[in-house]
Amino acid sequence: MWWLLAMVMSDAGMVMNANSDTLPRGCDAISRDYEFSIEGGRAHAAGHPGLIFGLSQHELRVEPCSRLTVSFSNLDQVRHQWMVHGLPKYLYPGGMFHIEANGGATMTGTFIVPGDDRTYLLHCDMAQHMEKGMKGQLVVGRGSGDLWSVKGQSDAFVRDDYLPASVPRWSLFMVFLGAVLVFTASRLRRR
Ligand SMILES: [Cu+2]
Repeated sequence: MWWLLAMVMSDAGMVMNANSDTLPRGCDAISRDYEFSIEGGRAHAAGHPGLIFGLSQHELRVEPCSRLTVSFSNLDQVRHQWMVHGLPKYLYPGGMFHIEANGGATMTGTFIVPGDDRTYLLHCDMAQHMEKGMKGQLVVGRGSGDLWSVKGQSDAFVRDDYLPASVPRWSLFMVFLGAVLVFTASRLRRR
C-alpha cells in the first residue's frame, strides 16, 4: 500500500495519490485509457466577465473504470492545481487526486475512476481560484448531474443579473403613466 501515500514532488510541482494500477471496487479491468492535456491560467478566462482564471477544459467525460493521465500546464506565474474530489477514500486518501504545477510548469499524473455514474468536482484549491473560474467537472459514465458554476456547462449559483437594456425606457414609460393617472384622478375629483 506504499503507493497510497505516494507523493511526487519536484521543482515543477507535485502529484498526490497517483494510482495507475489498483482498480476501484466493482471494476474488473481498466475500461479505457485517456490522456488529457489541460492548461490552467488567466488566458483561459479571457472574454468571461467576472472570471480571472480558467481551464482549457472545464468538463471531462470518461467511461466508468477508465484510467486518466492528466498533464496539467500552468500558464501563469502563481501556483495552480488540478484537483479531483469525491473519489473513494479506500483508494485515494481524502477522496482526492491532486496535481499542482508551479508557475510555467507542467506536471503529469494518473488515476483510475470508479465504475459508477457520477460527476466529480475538479478545481484549483488556491484561495479564490475556484470562485474566479478554476472549477470544472469530471463526468464518469452518465454522471450525476451538472455542478453549478462550471464555465460553459452550468449557470452560476448566484447569477449577477445586470439590468436589461430596456430599463430606462420602461422607467420613463412608468413615470409617464403615473403622471397620466395622477392627472386623470385630479380631473375626476374636480367634477
Ligand atoms: Cu489556481
